[in-house]
This record gives sequence, structure tokens and C-alpha cells, in this order.
Amino acid sequence: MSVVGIDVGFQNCYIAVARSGGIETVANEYSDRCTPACVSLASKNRMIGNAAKSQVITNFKNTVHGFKKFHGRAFDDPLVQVEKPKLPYSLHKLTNGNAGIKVRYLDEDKVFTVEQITGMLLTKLKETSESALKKPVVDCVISVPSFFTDAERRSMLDATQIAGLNCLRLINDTTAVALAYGIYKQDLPTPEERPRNVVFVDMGHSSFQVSITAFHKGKLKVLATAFDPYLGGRNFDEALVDYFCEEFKGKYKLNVRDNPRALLRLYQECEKLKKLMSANSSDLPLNIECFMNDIDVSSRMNRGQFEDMCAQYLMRVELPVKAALEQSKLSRDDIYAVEIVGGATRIPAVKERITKFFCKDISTTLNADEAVARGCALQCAILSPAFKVREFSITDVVPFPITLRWKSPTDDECEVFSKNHAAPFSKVITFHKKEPFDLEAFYSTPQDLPYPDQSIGRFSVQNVVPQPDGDSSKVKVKVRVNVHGIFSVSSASLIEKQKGEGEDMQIDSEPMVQNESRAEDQVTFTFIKEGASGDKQDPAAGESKPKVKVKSIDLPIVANNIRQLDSDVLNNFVEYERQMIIQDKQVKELNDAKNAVEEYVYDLRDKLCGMYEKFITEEDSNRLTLMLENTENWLYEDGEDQPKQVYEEKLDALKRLGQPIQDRHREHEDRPRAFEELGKKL
Ligand code: ATP
Ligand code: K
Ligand code: MG
Repeated sequence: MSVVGIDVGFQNCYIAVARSGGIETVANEYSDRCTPACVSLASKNRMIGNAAKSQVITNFKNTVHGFKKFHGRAFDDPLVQVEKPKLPYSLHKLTNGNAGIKVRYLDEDKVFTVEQITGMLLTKLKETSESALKKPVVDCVISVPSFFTDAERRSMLDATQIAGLNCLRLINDTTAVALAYGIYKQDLPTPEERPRNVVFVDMGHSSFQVSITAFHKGKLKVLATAFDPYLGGRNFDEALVDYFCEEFKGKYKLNVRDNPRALLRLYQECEKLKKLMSANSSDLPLNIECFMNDIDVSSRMNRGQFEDMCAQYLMRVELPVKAALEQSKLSRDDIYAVEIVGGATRIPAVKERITKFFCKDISTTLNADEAVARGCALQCAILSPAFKVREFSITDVVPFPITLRWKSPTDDECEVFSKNHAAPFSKVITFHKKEPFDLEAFYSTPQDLPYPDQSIGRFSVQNVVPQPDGDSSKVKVKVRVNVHGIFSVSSASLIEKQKGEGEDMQIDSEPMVQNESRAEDQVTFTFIKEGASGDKQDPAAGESKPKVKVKSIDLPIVANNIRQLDSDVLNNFVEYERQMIIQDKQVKELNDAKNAVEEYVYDLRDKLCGMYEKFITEEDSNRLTLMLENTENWLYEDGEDQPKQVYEEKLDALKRLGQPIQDRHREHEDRPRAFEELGKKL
């Protein structure tokens, strides 16, 4: 099995793998460890990552970026509607109401789901990790923002399946960072000692996340997470773009927003300028040649001005940091270190805000770009039976409280997971029912949810019947937040009373957290914490249970209204992705064959007037040169678009003429050497 961790960023993706030497981040075919989250569709193939990024301006309508936030979202979702006018490509409402991405691909109009687009990106990342490991990659761990809801997480998992990956865990960005921080620390406190509390701050291109984590030897426990899902580096780019659009309107009478290409260029230049300002407080120039209507534009900006115009964003930095500290119930003095990662934390004013809040210098001991991917790979290594790593247990948290509602004489509901409840985690709830019933799961606090719909799904517990004596049956329902941070009602069983046993009271020996005592409806909870090494019973649960003879019957559960692709739709996408991979491969092979002809032409022509000159008659040389010239012309005319075989035949024909000259040359070169060696022997 493979050990691969992938940080799928809004802008930048990183891959880390485990090799015998440890965890390393790997570079793609451009020797770049960062792969842009960008997919470009064209008339013959797709380009993904760096190759796609170079198409952002030239093929803007069909080059898709900034799509991570569309996971699990409807077309009418307010967030999608806010993003839509800013995108150079089109969005399209799918029949299921989701936001689709409309592009031209293979000379046809196509609408892809966001799962398919992320699937394409993951295909590329998979290939990059495969060429680094020199073996097929299937198993991996992938990061998601801690504020991702069930719908977004399920959508991300669908994307991994489309790419043929098996995601062992969706891990929260800041939790991955915490793991990358903690696993190598030799001096963590023992279980008896006070924990080491570390704040992790990640500001990427699109979002801002904070977590507070308590470390002991061999384990980490996330205490609290807080976030601003709408604050990231791109807000700072946008502030600059707004400013220059306004300036250029007055100065050059240009309406930049009417010209998508110019606007995209301005975004790129503003991002560069923003990065320069992180290292430089002096006045910096912004120059773009031939920007729009053949006009060159130029302006200046300095860090002070920039900070003034970004005041509204800088103000928001403190809020999640403060919220996380409050939720953790720690004071500033309890904080051992504040570690920052993510590209946008390089903005000096962002750093200052964090430093000021904690009255403490921030640490940058982690690689700001690669820590998330490294943490993912470490988690994958821990989960892999084939890989030996230090034992390290990870307890994450539930970001939003979850409530269950069910029908009873009155509508009843109960919060099953509170905010910052440990996760993954299972609970067993006992109901007393005579007939099948539905459990409606939803996020309890819509006002805190960065998602427009609080519903998670409806889970129908089927085949519930009364006891033979007409009494309600005891139904045990297991609810869980799984390793991906996804909620489900995972199993249910009906406990049948055995004759002569009397009232079944064994429930009392379980810790009763909540007990709604009513004739029809009784609810009790049992807790099961899911450890890193499989499900473990909470020590308090089921301790020295008196052995009572009961028969337990598994009940089917039907999940409805879950935001996930239907299996046949998903299978179609998997198949389609495979076809596109084949198509891309064929196009690449064709291009390689064509390029080989071109290269041979140039190479041989150079050599004919150089090192091969003495090994061919002038007449033959002239004839061959003419032939090479014809081939070159052919490549730009009739030979522009030929099947692979045609290029291969062309190359063979040229080689038949070139080879004898090359042979004569080699023979000549080898001769003195042979004499030399002969001389040595004598
Ligand atoms: P997200 O975490 O939101 O999904 P991401 O992981 O793709 O996004 P990162 O790669 O962490 O984001 O950060 C990218 C952001 O960091 C961009 O906005 C980029 O401009 C910004 N950035 C990178 N270097 C610097 C710098 N030196 N100064 C200012 N900003 C920078
Ligand atoms: K990233
Ligand atoms: Mg990120």
C-alpha cells in the first residue's frame, strides 16, 4: 500500500510521501513541489496543474480554478452566487440543483461537476506521487478545512473516488499541521504532566483556520477550532485589484472589469506585488505592458497604503484566534507556542495581529507551505499496516454541534454532538419504540454554519416491531462522527426480551447521560470513543455488565437526503475520468512522436554542418539537408495534425539516412581509442 498525503488547497496543492528515509514532499514534472489547483480543458486534451496555470489568461473560459468552495453546494447557494460573477469561466445549474462548471472540451460544450474537476486535479496529484514512488498509488490521506460540513466532505470523498484514490482519512488542515508538529517532538509532557498547548494558525488563499491542541507524549488532542471561511490571501489580492481598477479608470480611461483577460493579468500582478510587499516596506512599482487597448499601465504602492486599504480584513484576523482561545478555556499564559502556516500568514500585518493577541512571538518552525501535506502523509503512515511509525493518537473535534430529531407524541430532539466534542466518536442511543421511526440529523446552530442548509440527512430505522406482549421494543441506535468528520446513523438493533427474564434492566449499568423517561420514548446514551487504532470502548461504558440473556436483531437503516453522488452517477464519472486519462495519454504520445521528428531534423541538420561534415559527401549532404528542410516545412503544413504512426514512420525514414553517417562518425572516434588501449596492453 502507498503512504501519500495530499494537501488540496484552494490555490496550491502539495504531496508528501513516506519513503525509507522518512516523510518527504515531492516535486512534479516541472520540479515544482507546488501544483496549482487548476484544470484547463482543450479541444484535444486536458491540462492540469502547472500546465493549466499557464492557460489561465490565454484560455480563460475553459481554465478552471478557485473551485474548492463549490464542493457540496447548490447553484443557488449564496456563496456560489457571490463567486459566480468573479469567475472567468461559467457555472451552470445541474439537474440536481448543484453548481456545475461549463467549459468547452473536445470541441463540445460540457458541464462537469465540481467532484469531476477536483477528480481531475487529484488524478494529476496521483500521477505525480506515482512517479515519485515508482509504484501505483491508491491509499492516501487528504486534508480539508476544519469548517467543512458533511456535504462538502462527502463531495470531496466522491472526488477522490473519481480519481481512483482510496482516502483513508479526510483530516482537518490544522490537525494535519499539529501532527506534523508533534510526532517528532521528543520532549512532550508525560501523561501526569500538564499538556503542552499549541495554537496552530493557517491562512491560505481562501480561508483562515485556527486550532488549539494539547500535546502529551504520543498523543494530541484538539481542544478547539475556530475559523473565518471567507478570509484569505485572495481578499488582499482583491483589495489591490479594486484599487488599481479604480485608478486606471481615471488615469487611463480603462474599464478593466469589462475585459476578463486584463482583469486576470491584473490579479496575477497584484498577487506578485502583495508578496513583494511582505518583504519590502518601500514604494514598489506595478507595471503591466500592453495591458488593455495597447496601453501600458504603471502605478506604485507601499506596505503602509496596502495595510490601510486592507484594514477591514486585518480586523478580522483576531476574531477566530480569540474564539478558539475562549473555547479552549485556556488563558494566554497556558499557551506554549503559536505556530503559523499557510501562504497568507507571510503578510507582516497578519503576523502582527496574531503576535499582538497572544503577547507572544509566533513560531515558524514548520514549513508554511508543506506542513499540511506532511501531516497528511504522517497520518497515512500511521494508518498503514505496512509502515512503521511512532504510535501517535489523534483526537480531533466536531466543528459544529449536531442534533437528532424524531417523532414521538411530541416532536423530540436532542443534541448528540456538542461543539468541540471529540471525534471520531460513536454513541449508542436507546429508544423504546413499537414501529419503524425516522431520525432527522441537523447542525444545531445555523447562525454559526458556513453553509446555507443545516440538515445533514434523514435516517429511517426499519423493521421495528413491538414485543410479543405488546410492549415497546428496545432499539439501540449507533450514531457516529467517523474518521472523515462525517456524521451518520451507522447501525441499529432491536433487543428482544427473553422469556422469564422479567424487565430488562441492563441499560442501567451503562452511563446514562440523558434519560428521557416516558412511556413510549426512552433515550439513553452510551459513549464509545474511536481511537486511532480502531474502535475502543470507553472504559466507563459497559463495565462489569451483568450477563443477561438477550437476543439482538440488526435493523436496516435507510439514509435519505444525504448529499452524495448516487452510485451509478459516481461509477459513470469514474469511467469517464478513465477515458479522459487515456485520451490525455494518447495526445501526449502523439505530441511526443511529432516532437521527436522535429528534434531529429534540427539535430541532424546541425551536425551535418559540424561534426558529421567529414563523413558525408557534399552531394549527399546537400540532398539530406534539402530533405530535412522539406520535413520541417511538412511539420508546419500537412504534417501538422497526423496520426502517431505517420510521425514514427517519418522518423524511421530519416534515421535510415542519418544512421550510416552517425556510424561512420562513431567508428572514427573509436579508432584512436582502440589504438590507445592496444598500446596499453602491449
Ligand atoms: P486554502 O488553504 O485557503 O485552501 P491554499 O492552501 O491554496 O488555500 P496557501 O498555499 O497556503 O493557500 O497560500 C496561498 C496564499 O498565500 C496566496 O494568497 C498567496 O498569494 C499568499 N502568499 C504566498 N506567499 C506570500 C507572501 N510572501 N506574502 C504574502 N502572501 C503570500
Ligand atoms: K496549500
Ligand atoms: Mg491550505
